[in-house]
Amino acid sequence: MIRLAALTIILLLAFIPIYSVFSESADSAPKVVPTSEDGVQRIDIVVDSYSYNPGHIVVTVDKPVELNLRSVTSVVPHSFVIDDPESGIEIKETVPSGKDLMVSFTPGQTGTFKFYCSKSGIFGSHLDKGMEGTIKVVE
Ligand SMILES: [Cu+2]
Repeated sequence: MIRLAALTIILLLAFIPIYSVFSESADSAPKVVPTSEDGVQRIDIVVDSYSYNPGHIVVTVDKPVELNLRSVTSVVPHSFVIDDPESGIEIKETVPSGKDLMVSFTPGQTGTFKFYCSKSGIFGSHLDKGMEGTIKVVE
């Protein structure tokens, strides 16, 4: 019986890395932001060097959105910028390292827009390192 339990644990440990590979690829899939009881579309976005997770979110037009940007870096500050004029959304916020920052807005038109980090370091801009994401606004 003990052997069986040990075997089960070994098998579980062996599968954890495989699972995390799969869950990582799932995170790049569009994530529909759930609407809370108060009608606000809320989601946590993990801000790391140099990524947003989820990096592709889907929200409904004309309904308030609150993004809780959760920095998990220990030193490097990042930012969250939406400056696409088509979107009608204007956000430019710094996300301090290791802190949470809430951004809120109400998307007024449908479409697919980009958000990105406008910071740069000695090795170039974070956007060049792929620190960007997509927000899709639907009916
Ligand atoms: Cu950045």
